[in-house]
Amino acid sequence: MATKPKLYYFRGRGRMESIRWLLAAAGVEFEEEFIETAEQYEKLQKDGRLLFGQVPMIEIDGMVLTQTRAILSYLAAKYDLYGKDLKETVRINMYADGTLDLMLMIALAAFKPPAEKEESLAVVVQKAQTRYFPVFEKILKDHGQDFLVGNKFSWADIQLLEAILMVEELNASVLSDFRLLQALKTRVSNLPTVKKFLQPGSPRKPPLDEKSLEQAKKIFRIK
Ligand code: GSN
Repeated sequence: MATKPKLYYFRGRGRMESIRWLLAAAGVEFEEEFIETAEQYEKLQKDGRLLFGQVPMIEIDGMVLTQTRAILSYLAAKYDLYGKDLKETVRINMYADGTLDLMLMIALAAFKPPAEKEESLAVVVQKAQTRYFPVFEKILKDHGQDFLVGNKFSWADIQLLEAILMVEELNASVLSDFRLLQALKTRVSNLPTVKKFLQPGSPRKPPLDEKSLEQAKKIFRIK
């Protein structure tokens, strides 16, 4: 039997969370090794297993992979969540890259000084409402289908759900003007694998609290 993919990251969302979401949506069980200290992280770097000295890193199919987007696109292709042809795949890439940009803004805001953090998060909510969500609402309206690309569940849909839930943690009513996104959220949340991931006790990680933030700063030596 094939071994489970193994994920190496700190015990938080960060850049690894979309990888966890994609594996979970594909119904793939995985193991996690949590980096808890700067020394543990340095050892991984010294062992030469991190291509550019960075995580996320995952072991899968006899390979050691880094670079979040490369990992996500490998998983999307492997688990048939990447469209039926190159034209669908490039659309999935565009949509996924957009939601990754949005989520990275949220992740990076956590590391800002307290005085700037609130304002940064307000900008993220505003950008979600004026730049990102209208685009996805229009895509769904224009083609009238159940999923973003090819009327079939893909990486683009699962990552959009992840992004929607993150922005809703900042502003619970953020989807109120986006009727089709509300329907997509319900549809994707009810897929059996996704439903399972949304339940307590799954490998899904909570938003970064102060303690985890301090730990991440120590591990990655962020001033
Ligand atoms: O997307 C990627 O995986 C890379 N382009 C960036 C990975 C990255 O910045 N990783 C951070 C960990 S916290 N990020 O989510 C990292 O390893 N920082 C320490 C360093 O020396 O860069």
